[in-house]
Amino acid sequence: YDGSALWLRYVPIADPQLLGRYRRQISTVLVENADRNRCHRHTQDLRMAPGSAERLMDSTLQAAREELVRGLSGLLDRRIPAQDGPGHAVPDGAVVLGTRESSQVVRRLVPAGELARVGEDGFLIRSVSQGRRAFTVIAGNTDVGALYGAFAFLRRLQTHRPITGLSLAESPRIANRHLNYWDTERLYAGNNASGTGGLNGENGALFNFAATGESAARNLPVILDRYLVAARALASVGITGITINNVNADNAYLTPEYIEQEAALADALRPYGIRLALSIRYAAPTDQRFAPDTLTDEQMAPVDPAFQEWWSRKARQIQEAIPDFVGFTVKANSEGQPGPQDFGYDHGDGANGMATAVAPLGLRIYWRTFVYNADVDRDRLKRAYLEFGPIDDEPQPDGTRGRFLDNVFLQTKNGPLDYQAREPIHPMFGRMENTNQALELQITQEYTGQNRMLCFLAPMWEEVLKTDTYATDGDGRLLERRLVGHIVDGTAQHHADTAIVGVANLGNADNLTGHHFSQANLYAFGRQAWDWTLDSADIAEDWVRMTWGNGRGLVSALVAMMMGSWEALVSYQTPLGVAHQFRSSDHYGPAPSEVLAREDWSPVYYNQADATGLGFDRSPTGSDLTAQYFPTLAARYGDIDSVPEELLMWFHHVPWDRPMPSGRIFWDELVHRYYAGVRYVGEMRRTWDSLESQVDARRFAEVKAKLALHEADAADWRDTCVSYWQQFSGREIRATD
Ligand code: BDP
Repeated sequence: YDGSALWLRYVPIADPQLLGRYRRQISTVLVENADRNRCHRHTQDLRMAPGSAERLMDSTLQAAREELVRGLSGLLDRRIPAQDGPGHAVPDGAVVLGTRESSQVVRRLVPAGELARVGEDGFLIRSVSQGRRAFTVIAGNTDVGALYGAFAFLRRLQTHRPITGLSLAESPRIANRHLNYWDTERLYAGNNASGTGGLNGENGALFNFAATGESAARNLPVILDRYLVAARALASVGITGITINNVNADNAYLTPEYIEQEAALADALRPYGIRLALSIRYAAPTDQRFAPDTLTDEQMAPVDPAFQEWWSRKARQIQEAIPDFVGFTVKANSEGQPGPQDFGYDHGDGANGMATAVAPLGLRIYWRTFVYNADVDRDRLKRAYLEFGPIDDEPQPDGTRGRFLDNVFLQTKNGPLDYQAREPIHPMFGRMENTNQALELQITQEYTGQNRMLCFLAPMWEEVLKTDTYATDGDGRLLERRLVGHIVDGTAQHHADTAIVGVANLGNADNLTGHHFSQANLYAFGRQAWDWTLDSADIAEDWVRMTWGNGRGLVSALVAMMMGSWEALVSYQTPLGVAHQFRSSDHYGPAPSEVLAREDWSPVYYNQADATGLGFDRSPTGSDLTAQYFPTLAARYGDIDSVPEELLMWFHHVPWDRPMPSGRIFWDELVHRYYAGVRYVGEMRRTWDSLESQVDARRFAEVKAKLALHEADAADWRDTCVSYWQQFSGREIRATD
């Protein structure tokens, strides 16, 4: 098995008793009216790859029906048929799915009020008994909600949970659960199955826009099986949209030839509830390839009607081809990308200019806040809040505060630097109470081992989402709900529109993510986007059961191994809060001594190693980044005695001899962390070896090969960093157990 089905494998239930029970409980799938509401747009042009066993879905209810049939037939190892209507009575063992609108059964059995409570994307799953007949009803307010219910029901069987006596209600906490897909960058999942090389540069994008031959001539992508596997997998965890191109955007995506291809892709993903968005380059209107429809620099003022009309025309053109188009993701005045500041305006003007243009079309602008500059007051990390904070605070003519329009999301990375394996939360969370904010997490493992290292990121995201911002209201009183998750889900500061964004890791590798265990990160992102309060160990367990099997020893061993993998990576790469020690060429290996053209790209700038100690002073005696946090956090981070040990060097330059909680001095503790991290990888390798009899041969061998590289690369991190630090500390390396 090559991993290409992700977690939707549906292999037969191995436990004979459980299989017998499930077989008695399930006989048929009943989805009324699935075949109406077909969407004909473009579908006649879409072709499956030759030999494909998949069939293209036209409607969401068809997709749900097909998934239930496929999933239940696979799991129960017998054909489970589908039927359209109940006839007189719902058959014993039926799995009924629909909305009150599509299904008589749902209408009869699920009161409107109860269903309404789960909202647009939510669902109910109920076990119903009528006389001697028992069956299951899966109901949503929308077809997509019902589809999510189908996946939730299947998950119960995949993870061996009971499917009788059910009365479940679920709905997502965050409305827009969106992926960004950097098709030309940072994909570590391309071109080969095991990806033993595959560091940056060997990328193979999932969606094949640069298609050659017949499809290019027809300007349509061939819809490959793996697009639909990805779509089903994303739907199974409730992803609602995807920005399909890199944030360093290519204007080609706005040309008619590309829009037609995008429309074909949108049609293929639509049944699964996944809507398309595009990254744009802010200065696109000046690109001569759109001539004669181009703007001069003078017309690029975001308040200029010409600017707004250009974006409105472009958006309409896209919307005609993609009726449910989401909107635009914008990286502006960041890392060389053009932005409103090039034309004398700020981020608020730029975002609002575009937002005004597309608001009548119901579109959104996801405006990224990843802006930095080393010149800003000795610390690039302060820049985002300095630029965006005042706009959020600005009094408006109508008496309210905050200039950003309602259809703008400010899309902010979890931490103030750049996706490091551990960062403190971004100080903007909680600080931007008058602006819609989207949390951006990086699923693709740019700084967390790429496609070589096994690193389960859910515990990191859980740490972020459950961090207390200590946000206060206007009178300085602590908010009741003030974890990052509450800020993002809108309950902290009463935001109606909410979003979370993951930079995705899908590629054209056989297993879609390069490392088999990287699939877990995609899975976990979706689950946490749906419900950030979940426990990452529970998410890991579900994924392991669905992906590797339900054997008791196997599940506990893999979950334990995954749960410690992130902390281990932090330990052997950047322990105790030192950050950004990566080789600039590929962001993979260690390069603590590197000095680059820009100070704020250089590892030496981040480590500040010298004879007195190590770490970046961001306390009030240093750059005072801490002042951007709410007072409780500012005080905690600002004081070397109260800062959490994990963030020590984020905020302080730490003397080599400082006593640590372990009883060791800082230098010894630092060395200890590096060694402990590498030891953990050795343990992962031995755990994996012990599971050989329980894992299929191909995946076993591929993961085994990766773990060997992982261990060697982890040791390289340890040795390179420790020996470099030693040049400054001048102390002995005492490896401890
Ligand atoms: C950095 C990546 C770069 C991205 C940038 C961003 O190295 O490829 O373009 O983030 O988020 O971490 O814009």
